[in-house]
This record gives sequence, structure tokens and C-alpha cells, in this order.
Amino acid sequence: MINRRKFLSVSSIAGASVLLAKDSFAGLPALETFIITGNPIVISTWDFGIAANAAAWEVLKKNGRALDAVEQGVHVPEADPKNRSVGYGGNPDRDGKVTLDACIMDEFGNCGSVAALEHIMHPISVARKVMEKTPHVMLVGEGALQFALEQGFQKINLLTKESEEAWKKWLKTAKYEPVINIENKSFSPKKLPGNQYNHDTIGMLAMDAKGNLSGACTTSGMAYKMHGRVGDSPIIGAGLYVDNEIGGATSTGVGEEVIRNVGSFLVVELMRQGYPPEEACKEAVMRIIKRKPDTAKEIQVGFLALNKKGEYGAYAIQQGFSYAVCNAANQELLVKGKSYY
Ligand code: SD4
Repeated sequence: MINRRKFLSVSSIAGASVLLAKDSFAGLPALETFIITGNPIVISTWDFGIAANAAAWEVLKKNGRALDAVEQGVHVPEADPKNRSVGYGGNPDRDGKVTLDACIMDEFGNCGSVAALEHIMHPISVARKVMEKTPHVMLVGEGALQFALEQGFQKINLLTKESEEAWKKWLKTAKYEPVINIENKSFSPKKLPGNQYNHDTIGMLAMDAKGNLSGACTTSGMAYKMHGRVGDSPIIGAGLYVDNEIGGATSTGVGEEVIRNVGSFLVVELMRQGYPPEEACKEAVMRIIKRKPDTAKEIQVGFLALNKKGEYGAYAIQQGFSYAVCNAANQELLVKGKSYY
């Protein structure tokens, strides 16, 4: 009897790193099998990066494009109401409005961005449309919303009951304290007004099987920020930068300090000069500390970087900056980036 299954000789495929093939016997369920020829990898900020990476990996393992992987990956926290600092369910600004910032960058240096966008679940996809359908890089506020609606995105209420309750609690004191992700020993989110837990931007970097790099960054920004405040996350060069010849970088933490130092661009430029990813992230952190040593003690900023060889690293001002790594060898590795304090 002729076996109609196409046989894939795993060992004969040089450079293949993971093997699973898509095929079927007549009458038998299809086997999901993929051959990954390069060394795809996806990394992203914080613990919830594990779930986001898993979605990105679905694209990468089928030899999909890194750009699609990062878009699909960050959709996961954007749609998660429990994540109070990204997308749906994100903390509002001090006027009770949820305003989202996001940007995306591909292997050709194309980029798109939205800032202070309201009512849209997936700002990263609007950013991608800005990149692909307009001659511009960045749309903000009302104009970004108008464009999103024209592109068929649905208008929704992003403020969940939980986020609204926390905001109302915060309103009782309405103390504008932009404290952000200090995960060091003395920090407890409970100490923050309105029990705000105000970090968790997702920055994601991926390299696909062809060795091409892309990145995405998306957030609801600092909790109870001034209406109209824009952080680093949608700013190309600050919250995200990708150079397909060198590598990519992304940031999390107090966006103002990242913008002041054009953080992600700096990390990529340092990698261009030969710094390994962690060392490049460290140097960018040191610039922030050097410029404002007193401020730096009180805030968190973390950088995450991936170079063209697939090497990655991270460094943060404060302890506790975690990031998730997913490649053929490790599907859910979570690593703590090194820190200054
Ligand atoms: C911002 N960088 O809006 C963002 C916030 C953030 O972890 O990363 N939080 O400044």
C-alpha cells in the first residue's frame, strides 16, 4: 500500500531548528508540522509577555513575517481587561478617559504610530494602518480615531468597571503622582493612590525565519496622567526602534525620561557600535541616571533589545524588570533583566 503521506526527512534539512509538518493521511487527522529554517525569536516586556509571545510564535513557527508576529502578539494584552496598562481596561487619564499610545516598525524601516487614541481595542493595528495606508508616521487624538473608524475599526468603551472604580477612588485624593513600576523591595502597588498598578506597557521585538526584524509597543500610558499626555511608547526612537541591519530595542517605564534620551534609538546605535544587547541597554539606562540622578532613584525605566544574531538582553534602573523569551528551544522563558539599584 502506498503511503500517501509526504515524508519529511527531518535530519536531512540543514539548519532546520524545529520540526513539525503539515500533512495528512487519508482519513486521519492532519498533523501540524512546521519546518523552521532560520532562528526565529520573539521577546517582550513583563510577565504577560509569555502569553503575547505565544501568539507571536504562532506566526513565526509557520515562517511568517516578524511584523505580523508582533502585531498578533501584542493583541493579547491589548484585549485583556485584567491588564490595566495596555489597551482595553487600561487605566484612564485623570479625566477618566482611556487614551492609548502605540507604534510599530518593520524590517524596511517603515513605521506607524498613534497617540492619545480613544475607543479602539487594538491601537497597534491602527498604527500599522497608518504605516501602510497613509503617507504619515503618526496620527493623534481625534484624527487618529477618525482614521481608525474610516478603516473599519469598531468604536468601543475601553473603560472597564474595575478601572473606573479605581479611578473614582483615586479621584478622592486626586494627587497627581506619576509613580511608575518600582518593583524594588519596598514597593507595593497597594501604596499607590486608588490602588493603581501603573505599569505594564508591552514592547515586543521579533526576528522571523528569514532573519528580518520588527517591533511593536503599546500602552495606555501612565495611570491618571494629564489629558493629552503622550509617553515614549508611540514615539519612534524613544519607545521602539528597529534597524534590520543591527537589531531592535523597546522600553518601558517613565516615558518622559526615555523621550529625553531617545532611548530605543540609542540602544540600537550602541549595538551598531558593537555593544551586546544587555550592555547597550545598560548604557542607555546609565545616561538617564547620569542626567537626573535624583529622579532616577524614584522611577523605573527598562530597556529590552534583540540583535541581528538573535542575542537579547535587558537592563533597568530598578530591580524586578522581567521579560519573556520565546524561540525554538524555549517557549516561555521569563528572565529578569539586570538593574542598577
Ligand atoms: C509611558 N512608558 O506612557 C509608558 C508607560 C510604561 O510600564 O511603560 N509603563 O510612559
